[in-house]
Amino acid sequence: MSLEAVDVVAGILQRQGLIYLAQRDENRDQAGLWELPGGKIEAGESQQVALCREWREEFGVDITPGKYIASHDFVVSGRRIYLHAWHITAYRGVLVPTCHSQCCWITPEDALALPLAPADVPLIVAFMKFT
Ligand code: 9L3
Ligand code: MG
Repeated sequence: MSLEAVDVVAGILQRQGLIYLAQRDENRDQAGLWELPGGKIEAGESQQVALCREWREEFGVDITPGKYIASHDFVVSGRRIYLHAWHITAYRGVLVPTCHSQCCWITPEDALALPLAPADVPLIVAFMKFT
């Protein structure tokens, strides 16, 4: 039996050497784990369009997607998630988290010491090589 496949996009926003991470809220899967913000790609959306929509929904900002960084897949709750990371080169507005328990700016090195969503670890490592 093959697992249901879900495509998810995540954004890496860096400012003065720090990346923006968010902690998943208690009532969601992977609760309490830190992630590169993003979410599920909806039918008909490109990865960049989905990334823009997710950041507008979750933080109220309009982002500019930059280069594609890497993808990683993992299995959670009986589904295979394909997580695709993109660089975010700019944003307009004020970052106001609407669905995470907290957010932080952190160096990629320190981020690796947080309880991260497992699929985000290789993506942050890829970003460290990318920059
Ligand atoms: N997920 C993992 N790491 C991430 C993101 C954005 C998402 N950086 C996982 C959490 C959920 C699934 O992907 O299992 C769907 O994400 P969402 O739509 O609940 O944000
Ligand atoms: Mg999300």
